[in-house]
Amino acid sequence: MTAATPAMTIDQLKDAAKAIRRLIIKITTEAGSGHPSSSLSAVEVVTALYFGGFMRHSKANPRDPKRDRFILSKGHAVPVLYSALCHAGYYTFEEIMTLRKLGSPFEGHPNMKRLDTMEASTGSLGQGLSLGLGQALACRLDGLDAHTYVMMGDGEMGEGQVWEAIAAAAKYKTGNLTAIVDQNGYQQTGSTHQVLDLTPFAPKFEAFGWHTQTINGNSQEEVVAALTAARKITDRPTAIISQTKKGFGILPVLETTGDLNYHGKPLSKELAEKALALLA
Ligand SMILES: Cc1ncc(C[n+]2csc(CCOP(=O)(O)OP(=O)(O)O)c2C)c(N)n1
Ligand SMILES: [Mg+2]
Repeated sequence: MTAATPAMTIDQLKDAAKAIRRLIIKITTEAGSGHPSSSLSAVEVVTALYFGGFMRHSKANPRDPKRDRFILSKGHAVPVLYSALCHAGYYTFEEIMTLRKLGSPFEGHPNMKRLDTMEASTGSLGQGLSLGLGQALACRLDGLDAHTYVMMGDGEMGEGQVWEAIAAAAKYKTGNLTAIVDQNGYQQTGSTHQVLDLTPFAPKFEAFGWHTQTINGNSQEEVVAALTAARKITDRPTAIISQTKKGFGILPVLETTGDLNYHGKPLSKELAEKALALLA
């Protein structure tokens, strides 16, 4: 069991984030489908979790009961997870380049039956926090010092099941559970403000009894500080409202398309080259 072998410095995390962004662009453009913009907003959080010394995980034994868990409830953003795991040496570049190809275990949404690094099969939005709560409670019952992190989208927060899990996690004082809301301002069909605006998120979590923090989730420094603070709270669940930009890292390229949501579509080869140049 390793504590992300060893924790990277902020500068190293920023380099890792850039490398992960490059992988996201490459694998989704190769696939010709997928959700690069949804993946890019989440990069700083996922990078910090896997490389900043927060997640204890083991390449030799990915299902080690003592591991910390990360559930990507917004499963369509799984290119960020495959790319981070590739950067960590779990998978080769060639392997993750099979994203979404027939027969590949690197499916368009996480499939825990195909990959032992996936903690839950997600993609049907709204379920990940319930699954994470179950895992956190099970770890506590088993006397394991393991932390469970769950990332949700801001559009996903409109799912009623999320709020059932928020209430239950508070009731059971689940101090080994951290929810991260990737508040990137958009969901599938438009801005979350237009579709269903549940902001501000923090007071709602607080009303249920959660510890909350609201941060700039594309600032590596703020993400590391928030995860550090969250780890110190052990008597109740914690939420990090991670305010991000969808497509962060390649925004100038998305601007040229006139579509800053750019939901569920890969970059063309030409746009991908421009994006990669920005991330050089
Ligand atoms: C239950 C359910 N309803 C609808 C969808 C279709 N869908 C896929 S992504 C998405 C938008 C999600 O928005 P958000 O949670 O904000 O994630 P983002 O892509 O912005 O990171 C929707 C509605 C789904 N996957 N699951
Ligand atoms: Mg969103």
